[in-house]
Amino acid sequence: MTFDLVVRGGEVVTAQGRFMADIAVTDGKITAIGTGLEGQRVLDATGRMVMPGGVDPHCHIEQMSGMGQMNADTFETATRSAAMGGTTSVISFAAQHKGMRMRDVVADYSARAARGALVDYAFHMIASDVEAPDFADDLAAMIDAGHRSIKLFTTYNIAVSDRAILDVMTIAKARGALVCVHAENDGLIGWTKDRLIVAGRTEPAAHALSHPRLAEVEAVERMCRFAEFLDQPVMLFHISTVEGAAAVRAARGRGVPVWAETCPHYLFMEETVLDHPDGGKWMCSPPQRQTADQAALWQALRLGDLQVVSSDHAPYRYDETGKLSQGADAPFHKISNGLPGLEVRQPLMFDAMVSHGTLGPEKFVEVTSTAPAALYGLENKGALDPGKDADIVIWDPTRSHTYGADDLHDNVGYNPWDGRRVTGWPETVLLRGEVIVSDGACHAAPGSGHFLHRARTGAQPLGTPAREARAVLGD
Ligand code: DUC
Ligand code: ZN
Ligand code: ZN
Ligand code: ZN
Repeated sequence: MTFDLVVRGGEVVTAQGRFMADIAVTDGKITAIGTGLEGQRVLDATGRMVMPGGVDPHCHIEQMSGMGQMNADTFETATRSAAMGGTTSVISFAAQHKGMRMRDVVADYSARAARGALVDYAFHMIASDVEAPDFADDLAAMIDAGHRSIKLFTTYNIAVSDRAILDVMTIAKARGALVCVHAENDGLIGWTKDRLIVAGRTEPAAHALSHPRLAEVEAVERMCRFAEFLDQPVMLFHISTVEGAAAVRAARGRGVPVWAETCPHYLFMEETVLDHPDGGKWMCSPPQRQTADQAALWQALRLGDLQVVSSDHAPYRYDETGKLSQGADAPFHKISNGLPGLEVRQPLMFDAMVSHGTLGPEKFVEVTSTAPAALYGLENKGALDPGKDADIVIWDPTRSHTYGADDLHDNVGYNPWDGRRVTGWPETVLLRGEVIVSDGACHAAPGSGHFLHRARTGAQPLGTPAREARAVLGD
């Protein structure tokens, strides 16, 4: 039998193990894994590692920030940069702002992604106004339409109250949706920030102080308790501290259905990156932390307390259209938060986990592809099994690259990883059996990405709600 395409002679790496094999592709799907497979087209993977395409489940694309600033990236530029970095599926956000109908928000983001995206995509719905017209009905209808995750903030001007969080979790529970939370205590952040400003501490480094580590652990613990109360699956975004990881671990130990992620900038950067005249380039929330936190995050990945590494790609140019819109000397609290990460997430993690051996290649595949696909319900993604989409990355494990000042394919204009050397490079990238990246170029057309309908997530309730919750939920 001759297949459409065969990726031949590479070391196939899955979350479960690795072995030498060929992978056959027919009609965009993986159809066989074995040796001696024949294809009309053959991609030679000798000396290469063959892995599933990256799944980046947390990235901000063509989105308005809490400060009212538009991201630098469009769906086209963001997803081109994702593809160049070995990522073939993204979950970005459909962000509701005050008064907006969720149905309209989703329609707007869907139309823009359908025109621009060149990798496959889904949305988390950001709910920020539960008083908006038809909020509950719209949210339920959008979940049923396959948008099976919701994102909530406990801080910033799109924060929702504890009571609203419980309302949204109740809707999510009834329809089988995952609730993701940016969990930091708003009062602790606001109190500290205002006092820093009064004291004249407005330099970029003060940003780190303005996000006390206790703000993370307090809100993470509270969200874990809400998840426990309702037995509602919750994903804690961007855990950055020892204590935050420990809170997730403790909740999971109690049998609470919570999961959590971290990001490369917490694993590889410390808060000293902000100690620079242009520290705003590295400013994100939560901020980078300390060496002990990095060690704890790695340990939490090892133990499975954290399951996912996402980029939290949040692109703003370092100029007057972006981070410097309030002036070159703007105080830290007037600088938009976020780093570009879609293109660098996979090479940074490959370098650490595969090339330097931290946790190893199988775990790399697990935390950057298999686990996010399974948890978020991307049923055809994240694995090299027959029947799955042929989203395949051929890595050259020997090729090194030193990042430059502006060498990414997004629209951000700077690279926060300038000067960092990585070993291991995503040479060839296939999306549904099509070669979308080869020879250092992306060949995919804007609009060729597919929307990923999610019928069910892998993040399921584990036990029963608290007695008081059962009494009012009626089950
Ligand atoms: N923090 C977030 O929570 N989202 C976007 C960027 C950032 O730094
Ligand atoms: Zn966040
Ligand atoms: Zn984010
Ligand atoms: Zn290295």
